[in-house]
Amino acid sequence: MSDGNPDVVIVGAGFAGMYATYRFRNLGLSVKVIEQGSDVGGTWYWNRYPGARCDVPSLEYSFGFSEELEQEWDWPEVFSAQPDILRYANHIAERFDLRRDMVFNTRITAVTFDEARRLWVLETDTGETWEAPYCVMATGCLSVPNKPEIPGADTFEGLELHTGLWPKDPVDLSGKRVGIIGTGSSGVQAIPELAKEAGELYVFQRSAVYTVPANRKAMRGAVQQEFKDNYRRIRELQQANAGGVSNFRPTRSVETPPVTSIRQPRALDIKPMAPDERRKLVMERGLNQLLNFRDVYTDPEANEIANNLFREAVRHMVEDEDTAEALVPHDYGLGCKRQVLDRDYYDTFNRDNVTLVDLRSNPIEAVTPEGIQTADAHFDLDVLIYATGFDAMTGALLKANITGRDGQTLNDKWAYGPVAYLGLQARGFPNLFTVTGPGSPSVLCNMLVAIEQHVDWIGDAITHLKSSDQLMEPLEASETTWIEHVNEVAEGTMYTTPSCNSWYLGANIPGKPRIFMPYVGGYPRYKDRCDQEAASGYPGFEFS
Ligand code: N01
Repeated sequence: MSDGNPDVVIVGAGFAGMYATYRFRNLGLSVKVIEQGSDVGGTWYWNRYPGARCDVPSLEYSFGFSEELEQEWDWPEVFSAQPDILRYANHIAERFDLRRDMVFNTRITAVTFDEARRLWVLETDTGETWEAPYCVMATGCLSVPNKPEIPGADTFEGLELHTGLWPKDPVDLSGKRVGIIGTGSSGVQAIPELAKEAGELYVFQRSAVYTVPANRKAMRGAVQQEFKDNYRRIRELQQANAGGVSNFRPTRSVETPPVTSIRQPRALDIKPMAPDERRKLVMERGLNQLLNFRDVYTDPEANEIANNLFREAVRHMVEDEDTAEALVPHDYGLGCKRQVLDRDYYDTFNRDNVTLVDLRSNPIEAVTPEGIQTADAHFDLDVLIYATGFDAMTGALLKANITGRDGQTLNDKWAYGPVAYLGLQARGFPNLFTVTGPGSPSVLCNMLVAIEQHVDWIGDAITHLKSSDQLMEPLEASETTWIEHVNEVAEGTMYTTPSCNSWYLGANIPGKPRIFMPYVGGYPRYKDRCDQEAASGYPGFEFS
């Protein structure tokens, strides 16, 4: 067992684990962070694939806990690329001396509650064990890469990569025959960049995607300064916004409004507009305009109007008719999945070295030592890239092998879907907390805003517990009523239509229960609920 066991063990050194380290230390708690990677950054440490970027504006996707940090950090682009966000994470780690409490290159193999000693015991793959009265799982929502089970997958003799586990050293793809499976956010970002380098690029697409052009502007000094001058107000606006973004518009900016994948429906409906008027608006302002209509996300008829306008635009952008038709999504609507943003995605399919393989008409039969065999053809590949997503939201928690009170495992408790209160705690797992867990706004919110709110709440709860040396866990009724509420607010949205198969619903992982996992009721409403709990002495929880 390790010397110097802390008050709190934090699992994960992404942004959640980093802020928790800072915050808990300031509350007078000793901490130890266990991280599988060799450094901080979480998502931005692992997802180094070409084209990786954030889909929330840089100035919004930043921490608000330190005014000095806000003032000293400069973002080079309106939407940041992965290397810049990782630089930001490193800067934070250095500035607040976070690494001294972090243990890297160490994977948690089991997290077990020792009832007699009222401690969490964390076993690791290095053989070291950590113990603490409080355990915080800061393991991220999209941190367990999904590699689908395709016959022969292990036989491939070329280079195999996953976008979510991209190597640190540069990968030379020049002149190579590259295949990529998956056209979600990761694939759509990577494909235009891969096409520039590869000799041949084969895109294996199962579902066509609705993607709109990302804002690709460099950051203007005056705009950045105006944000810095108004950061306190901006943080207030974030707190009042459903997606945790301020939508602050600098007066010195002549830029078009940033598009973020966190939907910001405006007070404008598409259905009442005349067909010509709608088409004109989309032609003049681009596909992004479709995201601004409110009814597209609530009214199936309005949704189909927008889907058709989108399809029309794709047919215009892609020269080869068959390729264009295959790139048009037909079986689900806008707003069902996380909105994807791109840079030159459709244009990429006009290049001579790019081939779209439509898996709906020509499915993959096997991976072979030389490439991919589909029903119609064999594709010889030097490099095979999986852009096949993640076991989202519950994946990392279930993989951690957590056992709570009375020997109950989290895997058993969540066999039919995640059961937790406010996405913060599950009954039977006292003094174990999850940051941005299922049932919280998490992935539907600006993640840094969601992280700060969760970590602050957990820090306060631990301080409360520590003063009386108590165990805390939600009441069964709190979990039940919260899950009913989470389901109720998701019903009737495009997220949960029967034709929708997204990772929000766990539908990308065979056998995973189909449950809408994030809280769609909006960040302010959620935060109010958490604040009420704390202010009234945590009535939804049981203490022992
Ligand atoms: O993963 P995804 P992702 N055979 O699950 C396909 C965040 N993110 O890594 O739709 C063939 O969305 C699958 O096809 P289908 C963001 O929140 C953000 O791209 O299941 N294909 C799909 O096309 C995002 O939503 C950013 O039919 C298979 C793709 O793989 C989340 O991460 C950037 C298959 C997976 O898409 C996940 O995005 C990147 C199979 N067996 C990621 N299995 C930004 O900030 C799966 N697929 C911009």
